[in-house]
Amino acid sequence: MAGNKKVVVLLAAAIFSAVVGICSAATITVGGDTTGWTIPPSQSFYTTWASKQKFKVGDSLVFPFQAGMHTVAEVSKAAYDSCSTANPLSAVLATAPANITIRTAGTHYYICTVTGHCSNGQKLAIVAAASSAPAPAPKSSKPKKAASPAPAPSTTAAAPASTPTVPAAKAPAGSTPGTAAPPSGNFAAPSAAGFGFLGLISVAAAAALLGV
Ligand SMILES: [Cu+2]
Repeated sequence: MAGNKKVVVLLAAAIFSAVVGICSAATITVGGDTTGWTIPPSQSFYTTWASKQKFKVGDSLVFPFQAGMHTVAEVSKAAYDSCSTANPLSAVLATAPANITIRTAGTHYYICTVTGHCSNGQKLAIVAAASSAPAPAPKSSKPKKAASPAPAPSTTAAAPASTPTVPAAKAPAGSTPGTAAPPSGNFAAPSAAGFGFLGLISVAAAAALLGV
């Protein structure tokens, strides 16, 4: 039962972020398709490139580079200016291509941590605008570790879903009619198999409606 609920929550979160993603989030290839993430032809290359782009919260930055040759790490402004690799703000990403989702508005700084590369211009500063999306759903865009941030979307989606679900779900479940069951009670019902599927559909529908 608990597993069922988790599946519903994950599905709702996935649909939510997918809908929001279609509306607003972009994937941006750092350096463009021809240059990508490398020691650039000029020191000002990434500054010039970034000045022609628009970045916002929820967008994904893709850093394409030759495997084993470069890395990407988000750093402070001071570290960006001095090309210091001592205290990066993020993990050092060494797998190509590296993907980074912009989480907060404001200026973000990225460097290659391979010796000499940053000082030769492999450094990027971007200014991200606030997201235009109504909900903070993009947080859970990576399903691998979506378990902890899920509670917010689940309550939103479960509330409206319970209304249309109750009559349909109660019949096969054979439980007492007329008892107004709370949303959480619905998901904990013993007739997990058939009901879980119905609940899944209605939550998905509700999530889609809310997202549009
Ligand atoms: Cu490099």
